Amino acid sequence: MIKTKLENITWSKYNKKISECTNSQLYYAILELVKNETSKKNIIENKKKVYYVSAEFLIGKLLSNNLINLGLYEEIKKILKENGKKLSDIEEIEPEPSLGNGGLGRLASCFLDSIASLGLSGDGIGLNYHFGLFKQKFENNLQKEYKNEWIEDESWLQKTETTFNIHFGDKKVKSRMYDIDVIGYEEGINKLHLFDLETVDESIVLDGINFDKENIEENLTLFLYPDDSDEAGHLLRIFQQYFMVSSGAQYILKEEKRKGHKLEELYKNVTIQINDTHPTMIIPELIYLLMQEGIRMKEATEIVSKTCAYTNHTILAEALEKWPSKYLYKVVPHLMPIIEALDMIVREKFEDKSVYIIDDEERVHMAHIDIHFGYSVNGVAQLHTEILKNSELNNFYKIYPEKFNNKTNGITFRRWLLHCNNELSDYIISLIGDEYKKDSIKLENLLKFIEDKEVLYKLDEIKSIKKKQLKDYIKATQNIEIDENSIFDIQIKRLHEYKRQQMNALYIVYKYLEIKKGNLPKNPITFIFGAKAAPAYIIAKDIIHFLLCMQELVEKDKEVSKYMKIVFIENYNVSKAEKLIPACDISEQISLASKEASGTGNMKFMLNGAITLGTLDGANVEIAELVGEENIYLFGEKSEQVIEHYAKGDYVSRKFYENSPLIKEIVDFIIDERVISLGNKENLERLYNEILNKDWFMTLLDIEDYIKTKDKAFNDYLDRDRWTKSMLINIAKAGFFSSDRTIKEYNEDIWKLK
Ligand code: 26V
Repeated sequence: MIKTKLENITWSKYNKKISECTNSQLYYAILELVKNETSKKNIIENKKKVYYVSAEFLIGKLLSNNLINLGLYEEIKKILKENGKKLSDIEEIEPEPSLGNGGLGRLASCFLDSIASLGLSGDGIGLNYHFGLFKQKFENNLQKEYKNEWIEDESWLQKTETTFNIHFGDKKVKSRMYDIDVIGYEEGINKLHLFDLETVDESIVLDGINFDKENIEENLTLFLYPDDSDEAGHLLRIFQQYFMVSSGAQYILKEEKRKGHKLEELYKNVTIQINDTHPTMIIPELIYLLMQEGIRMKEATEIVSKTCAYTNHTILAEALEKWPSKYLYKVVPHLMPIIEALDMIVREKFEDKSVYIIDDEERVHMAHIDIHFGYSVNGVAQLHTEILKNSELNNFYKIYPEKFNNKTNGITFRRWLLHCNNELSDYIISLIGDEYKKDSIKLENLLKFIEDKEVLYKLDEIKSIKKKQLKDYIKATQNIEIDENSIFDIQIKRLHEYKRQQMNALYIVYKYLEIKKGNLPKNPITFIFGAKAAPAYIIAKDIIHFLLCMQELVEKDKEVSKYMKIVFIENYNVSKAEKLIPACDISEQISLASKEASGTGNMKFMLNGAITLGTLDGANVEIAELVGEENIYLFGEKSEQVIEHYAKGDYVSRKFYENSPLIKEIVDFIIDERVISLGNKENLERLYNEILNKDWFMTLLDIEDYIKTKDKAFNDYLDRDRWTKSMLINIAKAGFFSSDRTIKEYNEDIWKLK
């Protein structure tokens, strides 16, 4: 059946048989096939519908995932094989949309997959960025940014007839809705609605990612989070956010009217999940739109407050949005009276200034709008939610304890196991059957094989296969030769000081110097990184620079490179993560305790049999509880102590440097002639000074414990029996982190869709 359909498509499109098509032609042919099959699916309908509004949806490539969810993956693979083709080669043709920075956007995509797969009615609302996040290239050991094209004539995007007028004061633009089908696993479909500026003009981008930031009528949906280091950048972000939420709010109300629902009962039929503060303006916008429909402000505010729920994804002050009210007056003058009225309501009720919406400096605290005028506030891991309740948002928790709840993040196993590690998922099925695909906790049944040598051996063998595949990929794409028998130690995530890639770099310096001194590791090690740094984030770019210099230094030193290698993966993205994660032995999750809200990479690695090396931060805490302290490598100060250091302001990195000859030696190496000769003195000195004089994320506080613990992990790796048991336990306990579990909790506690 499917074979005939595919043959018909290749024949009518290209006048060719399947075996005669190029990989590119086959990609477009299968794309068409998937779209045809999807169009026969029902739209999921429940009593109530959730709209997940998010400035980011890091969807990744969709071909294989859609095939899996349609139940066509194996069949297509077989048909292609019969014709001398490989699905994995065809996957390479698909351009990857990078509509997100990292965890927050990827989470939104995992959630859409789970919402549909659980048969829940829920659509995503976001923006159709033409170039997404920049494409990263390395030149002279520095990160350079380029535009990242992904939209083609034939793609997953479907242009719709739905358009809206968006008013920015007296400026008016038109938005158009584009849809991407979200196919549930053996279920119906939902939609991801991405709004685009009708008058957008790709040609205004000059070199790299530079463009006129003030030309809103043409630039609004070109890039994700453009450089916001200046006023024009900030304003552009507010324009983008309002464009998204006004389009979304108009669409939601239009849908409600179409269904014959009363807008007074909006909260009975609709719930809106606000993903971080970026979509916050949907609250005043909905109030505004309801008032236009003749509903009075007081009632409109009540309706909206019962409709909107907010998820917090960070406690980092610099990431909690506070817009100067003069910016909001410029972009959304009609919303400011509503925001001021909401602030008045708060001021009348509460004396505590810290909960006001508009502060003394005339800044609008977006999260405060969400908390006062939404019905739920959730954090994304147990520890994170406790920190919100007890410190960051304590003043709000005292007012509204009933609104606060935790929803520990999750990942979709369809992408992060079935697709990226078919070898492992098939093997798991041979051991415990396939129930775990729909009921992830069933992975615990693997525990009965804990003493089974053959099973442990086989797990090791699958890991080796995935390592070999990664080795070949790195050779083909970056022309770097790595040893598949080395330990693969991987840190892949956005580059940020709190995630402490610089600490990993300092370990590498330590190991380099050890090897130079003749203390050779018993097993060679490959240190792998993948990370983009925000274009205006100077220190983050300096860390990349330092790592690239170290990569070159080691590569050129034949004496050292037998024992260790560094590979910085260029332009890290979702499809690269899918290749890296299954090949990993040691998963680096080393954020400064209290700073990583949850992390989701940690879950993906665990599910694929990597052992975590990490601090007690975010969801690492829950991983440790599940696997037990013997099956995770923990180090570093706990969050309570870190929070205390910040409160007292008593952390002085220079003291650590002066009191430890080891720390001094490795930190000094950043500006050693051997490194400077490969890079830029200015960048390296800046990084050195930052660590020595500021070290805001306390690298030196934990570095010695990190070195000790990491050395222990490398040593334990040699005991294959013990290590593979640990792998098995990690895989078996990963079921909790399925996003199906997370979404069930959202639905039971917050959304109540059916
Ligand atoms: C954004 C920015 C942007 C400006 C520069 C500083 C900065 C620092 C942090 C952030 C994070 C924004 C929110 C975010 O992406 N949070 C991530 O959400 C994930 C999904 O819940 C979670 O797993 C990660 O721990 C959390 O960092």
